[in-house]
Order: sequence, then C-alpha cells, then structure tokens
Amino acid sequence: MTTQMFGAPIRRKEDPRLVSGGGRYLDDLGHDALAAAFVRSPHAHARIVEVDAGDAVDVEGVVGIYVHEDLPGRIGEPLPLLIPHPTLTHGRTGYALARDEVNHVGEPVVMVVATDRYVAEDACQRIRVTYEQLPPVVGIDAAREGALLVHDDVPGNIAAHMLQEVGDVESALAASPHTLTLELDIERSACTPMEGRGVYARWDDERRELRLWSSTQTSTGVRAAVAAKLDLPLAKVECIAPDVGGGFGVKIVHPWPEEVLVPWAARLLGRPVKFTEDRREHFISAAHERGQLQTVTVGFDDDGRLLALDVKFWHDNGAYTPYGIIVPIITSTQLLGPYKPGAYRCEFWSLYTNTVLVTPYRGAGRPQGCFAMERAMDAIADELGIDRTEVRSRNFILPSQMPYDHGLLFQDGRPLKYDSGDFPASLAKIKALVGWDDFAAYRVEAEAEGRRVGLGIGCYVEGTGVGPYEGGHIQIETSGRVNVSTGLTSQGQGHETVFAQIVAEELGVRLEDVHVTTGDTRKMAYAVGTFASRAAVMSGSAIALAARNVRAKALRIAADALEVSPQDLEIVEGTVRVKGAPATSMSLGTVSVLSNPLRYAFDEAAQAATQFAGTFDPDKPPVAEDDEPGLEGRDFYSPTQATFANGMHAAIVETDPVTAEIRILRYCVVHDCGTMINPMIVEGQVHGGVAQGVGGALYERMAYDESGQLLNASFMDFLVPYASEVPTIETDHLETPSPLNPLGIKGAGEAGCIPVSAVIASAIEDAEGFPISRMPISPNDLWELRRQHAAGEIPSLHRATRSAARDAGTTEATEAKETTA
Ligand code: MCN
Repeated sequence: MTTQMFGAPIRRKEDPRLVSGGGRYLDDLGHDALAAAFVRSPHAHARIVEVDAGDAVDVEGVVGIYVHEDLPGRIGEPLPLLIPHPTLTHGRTGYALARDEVNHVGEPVVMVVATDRYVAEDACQRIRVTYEQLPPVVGIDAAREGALLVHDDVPGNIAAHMLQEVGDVESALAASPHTLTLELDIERSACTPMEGRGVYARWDDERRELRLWSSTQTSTGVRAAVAAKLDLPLAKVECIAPDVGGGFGVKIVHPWPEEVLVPWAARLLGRPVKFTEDRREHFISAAHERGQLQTVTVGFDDDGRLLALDVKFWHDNGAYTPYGIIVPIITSTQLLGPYKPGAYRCEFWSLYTNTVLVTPYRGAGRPQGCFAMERAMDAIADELGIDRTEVRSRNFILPSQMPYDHGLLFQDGRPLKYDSGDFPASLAKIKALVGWDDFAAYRVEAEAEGRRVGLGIGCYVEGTGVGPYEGGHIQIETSGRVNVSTGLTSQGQGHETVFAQIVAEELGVRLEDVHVTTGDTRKMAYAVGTFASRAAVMSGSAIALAARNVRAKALRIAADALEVSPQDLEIVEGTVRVKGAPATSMSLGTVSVLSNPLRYAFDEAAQAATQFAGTFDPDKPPVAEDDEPGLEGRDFYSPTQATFANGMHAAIVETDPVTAEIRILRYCVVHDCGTMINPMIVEGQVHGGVAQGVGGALYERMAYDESGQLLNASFMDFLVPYASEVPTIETDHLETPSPLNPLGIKGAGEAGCIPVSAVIASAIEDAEGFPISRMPISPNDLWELRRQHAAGEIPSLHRATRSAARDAGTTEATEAKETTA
C-alpha cells in the first residue's frame, strides 16, 4: 500500500536545500547585473524644489540617474490602487519616483543605476535635493484633528469612512442592564522578513522580451503591473519568484516603485539591473501595519451575554493606500471572533499620516480586532465577577448554529458566514492544556514565593482561503516524475511539501517523485498570490482537483491498454495495477508514453510502452476529439466564500514586582484549521505566528518623532523577539473540516499571531490587578501603569479588590466583597 500522505507529519522537502545553503534568493541571482540605489526623502512632508545631480554624473561606474521627469508614459503616472472600495472615496497612491511632493521619510526621489551597489550609493550621496518642508501629520491624533493635511485635497485626512450595522445598537445599548466602554491603543509594527524586497530584470532585445525575478508574494500581479506600466504585451513579460526569505504580507503590494523602475531601466539600458533592499530601506520605504485607536462599548445582561457591541476605530493608513482599506475592513468584521455580538455596529475612519504606508502584516487587522473583543470579554467577566472562560462560552456561536451568517460583508465583499468550528470543544481543550482550573492554586504558591503571575486567554476566528481562484497543473513525465505547478508563491510556508503530499495521496505516487513549482508565470500564468492564509485552501484544492483529473485520465489510458475496466484499477506507488491481480500493471511513466501518440523511445518507460503499441485502433485518431496528448491535467478552484479557521490561546506570565520585566512562563495553543495536510508544518506555522505575536505584544513599535522621523529603523533599535523571548509553545489541534472545499481545509498561516497581544494583556492584567488597554506593553509601559495605578489614575480590577477583601477577611472587606459580588 502507498503510505498515507495526507495528514502525515512529513519533514519539509525543501529544507535540506534551504538549510544547506542551496536556496537561491533574489540577491543570489544576476551577478552580472547593474545595481540600482535610491535617494529617498529625508523629510516626512515636503515639496521638491530642485534635484541637482551634477556631482554624481561623473562618478565612475554610474550608468544612469533618473528623476520623475525622466519617466515616460504610464511609468510616470501614479502607481495603481490595487483594491478599490466604494467607501475609499479619497484613495491616493504615490509615484514610482516622487513628483513635486514627498509624503513620508523614505519615499524614493531619484534612482541611480551603476556598475555596483556601492558606486550607486556613493553617487546617491552626491545628489543634492532641495526641499521646501511642509508640516507633517504624525500619529492618529494629529490626523483626526485634521488641522494639517497630508494631501491638500483630502479633507480631514480621511481616506475612507465605513460603517456596518446589524440590528439597532443604540436601542440595544440603552436597554442593556450593563454597559462598559474601553479605549484601546495599538501601535504600529511591521513584517520585517529576513529578506527585504528585491527585483532583478533582464531585457532580451532580440525577442523584445522581459524576464524579471521578484521577491514577491504575487508573481502574476507583478507581471501584469510591469507589462502595463512598460506598455508591453503580457506575453512578452515573465515573472519568477525565486526562493523568498519571508514576506508576511509586505511583499503582496505590487508593483512596488522599484519593481517598475528596475525593469524599465533594464530595457532602457539593454543591460540587466537589480535592486536589493537594505534593512533601513525596509523600515522606511516598505510598509507597516497595526496602528489603530479603538473605542469599544459593550452592552450585556447579568449573565455576561452580549446584547450590543459598538466599535469605533481610527486606522493609520500612512501616506498612501495602494492596498485599499483591507486592513480596517478585516478588523471591523473579524473582531467578532467566536461570539454572537447582539446588535453590532462598527464604524471606522482610515486616516492619512506622513508615515510609511500600511499594508497587511500577518494577521492583517485581526490582532487589533481580537484585542478589542477579548479585552471586552475580560472586562465583562471582571465587572460581573464571572470566570473569564465562562463569559466567553456563554457568548459562543454553537456548532449547531453553523453555518453562521453575521449579516455583514467580509473583506472579499461576500457575506461574513462561518462555515465550521466547535468553539466549546476548543475552549475545553485550551482549559485542559493550560490547566485553567488549577491556576488559582499555582498563583497562591507563586505569591508565597514573592512572585507575581497571571493567566490570560484569547479566542479568535480567522477568515482564510479567500478567492477568487487558484489553479493547479500536473504533468507526469515518461520517467514517472510528477511535475506540479501552481501560480501562487512561497515565502517559507512549506508548499513544496504539502502540495506534493496532496498529489502523492491523490495520484498514488511516491512523495519523492513529486516536484512542485510555485510563483513562476511561465508554468502557471493564472494565479492570485500568497496572502490571507489561502494557499492550502486555494492551491491545495486546485491541485487536488487537477490530480483527480490526471488520475482519471491515467486509469482510462491504462484500462484501454490492459483491456480492463478503469474501475478495476488502482494506483500504488506510481504503478497502475489491476486490483487483486497486481502483476497486471504498468507504471505511470508508461501511461505517460501511451498518452502521447508521438512516442520517443528515449527512456526505459517509453521502450516498455512500445509493447502496447498494437492496442491502438487504426480507425481511431491518435488524439481523440475530446482529449489532449500528454498525461497532464489542470484545474482551478474558485469558492463562493472564505472558510473560517479558529483558535484559542492561553498564557501564564510573570511580571517582576521590581523591574516590571514581563516573562511568558507558558504559552498554549488550540488550533482548528480543519483537516491538516501536514500537522508538523501547521505547528511550525503556528509557532512562527506566535513568535511574531509575542513581538507585537511586548516589543515591536515604530517610534516616530513629531517630525515624522522613524527613530528605530534598524534591528539595533527595533526589538524583535529572539528565541530567548519566545516560550516553548504547547499545541493541541481540533479538526472540524470545512464543508466548502474538497479537502476540508481551513488556513493556518496567520493564526498564531492573531490573539497573542490579547492573551498577554489578559495575563498581565491578571497578574497586576489593573486593566491593560495597549499593545505592545514594555516593562517601561508597565512601570508607568503601575505608577498611575498607585496614584489612583487607573482603577483596580474588580477581581483584585475582591481578592484583597477576601485576603483581609475584615468586616469592611466582607462588605466590600458583597458589594462587588
Ligand atoms: N497547512 C496544512 N493544513 C491546513 C492548513 C495549512 O498543512 N489545514 C499548511 C499549508 O499547506 C502551508 C502552511 O500550512 O504549507 C500555511 O498554509 P496557509 O494557511 O494556506 O497559508 P499560506 O500558505 O497562504 O501562507 C500565507 C500565510 C500568510 S497570510 C502570511 S502573512 C505568512 C504565513 O502564511 N507569511 C509567512 N506564514 C509564513 N511563513 C513563513 N515562513 N514566511 C512567511 O512570509
């Protein structure tokens, strides 16, 4: 029997290559290429008065220096707005090279192409740009004040204003026995993949063709954008994503200015050109995310059941909106998590600031939404004196209520309709995993040792696998090698392995015979890209469907040759054989030979197949009318809606009573991404996500000063967690298959990072006894909060007052307990 492939924790096929230095990343390519470097704006907001490149032109090795005026035709027009939305009434995008005005530090103004990067950088240093500085808008408060404008023609700095409401929130709030309002502050962070952005282009003048490589999350998107900008037929542009050292969202934008300018220069100069982003450039010229101010008002009954949820938030979208308003739309819909909110209203304003633009970063708006909802759940529990998990479970959507339609529109414009999930079962698992019910005793022991510990929890639902489509193509060579291609790209998710597992399982071939290519427009020209945890659902399904087509074709051809019925055949380890009579068989390689009327007998399989030559009917055409030569097949998967994964995390933290240092003692995850293709890869994805979540919860923030300078634009100053800060992650899975796709899969790639800030805040709050309403929270922040709490500026949690009263055991304490209970 063929080993079970689907669902097996198989080690990643790509890793031996990647960990032994065999990977080929963007900068490993094109050693003969010219190098591009950029003069970028040092100001957050300014008019460009003059560019003087006089001192740079003579630098030896400089090949070209370009400003906006040099860019012809469409390349000089604004970059595209990729995802328009009816409420995005004032969408703005920048130019490949700034025209007249710059709107954030780091915006590209001049491109220098030279024989070497260092020559290009030297030349950049000699270019003098005269600016007339304008007052910058930095931070959400300044943006919503609206006294200063980022774009003169955008009143109030409002790119978009959106409101969705289900039910009558005003009346529901008025009728609620209890209401609470939370003000939440979430700071900017960024994807910071190990490899920055990069693009390399070669122009073939004889064929008038462009080939480019980009460290991108969407090679089809880059190809289409570059073809349009350079006014080339699509057929004359190829785009390949080589090995990509992480993306986490930032590489989904297309085209980045450099992705247009480098191919343009390559064609203009008739020489290959390459650009590789450095770390500082990544901080100031790529993209950030997360920055939001949120006001959450909840109305609830005496049992903690939600009657109304009213959310307002202000989203910092930076200087431009190339990726539309996907991030705030996701926050506004996904914050509902596993709960029925009662009447629900969410209103947001997406605001321009003179800072780096915002695009989705792993989790994409969900960590902020989860923070809002989970902080509210903890606040309700505290207000009523009910266990935090109990309040959650009372508000859960139940499995019997699936599919559950919230009556809202999701990010893809389709109904926000959960397809599957068993939230009570997940909660039971996470409570068991973290030992929720035993924590009180653990706390007593810790306190006896002078330690301060807290327990936190957070739940989320994540729309994954959004459309519109992906495709899969499978071709079996005469040697039996199985070539699989899908158009979306890989940045480290292990696609080479999981897609091979699907094909091995569906076709009955050995894993080592399956070879997967992603992100190469030569192999698959129709594709969308890797984001929104969609590859497993979308390409996984398409590849499975394609494999089923190929399998059917293989059985048909083999049945004909072996003179049996296709139903009597099975495929085991690459051999088609008669069930119960395995000696009557032929390899898939042989079937591949038979599938092609032009039979070259160059390899063993082809030679072996000649014995079947006589089985052809001389009256039949070599290729039947409704058939194609070759043992290959292609299919596409295009679902009507997203599928919704979910999870619950819990953590135990310790806060140092003196230094306010925060340590995560335990971190537990229960995760439901439907049927798992590869549990080991899913766990790896969850672990990576949690690590990034820990960064967002405790360390990562973009420190802009008032003039719009990013003060921590390096890994010396921007803190990402090291392995020493990420705890061992204890994981348990629940598999509630999605009914929406052929494999029952839901996405997993972002899940890990979504609830981490909410969980850590919940645990710190539990340890400290006063509310936490910001992410990230550093020891400095905690220190300051302790000071404010001691000064009476921040109230204690009710549960802290209650337990203090209990501990004191006085009459007053008993009274206090009774009043607060
Ligand atoms: N998987 C599985 N079974 C499931 C679901 C997923 O075995 N039921 C596997 C998949 O086959 C895939 C991995 O888990 O190998 C992630 O799958 P999926 O959830 O479909 O996510 P994508 O492959 O679409 O990856 C995108 C997602 C996103 S949106 C970000 S951001 C992110 C992430 O994945 N960026 C990453 N994980 C990353 N991991 C790495 N190493 N680098 C990045 O840039």
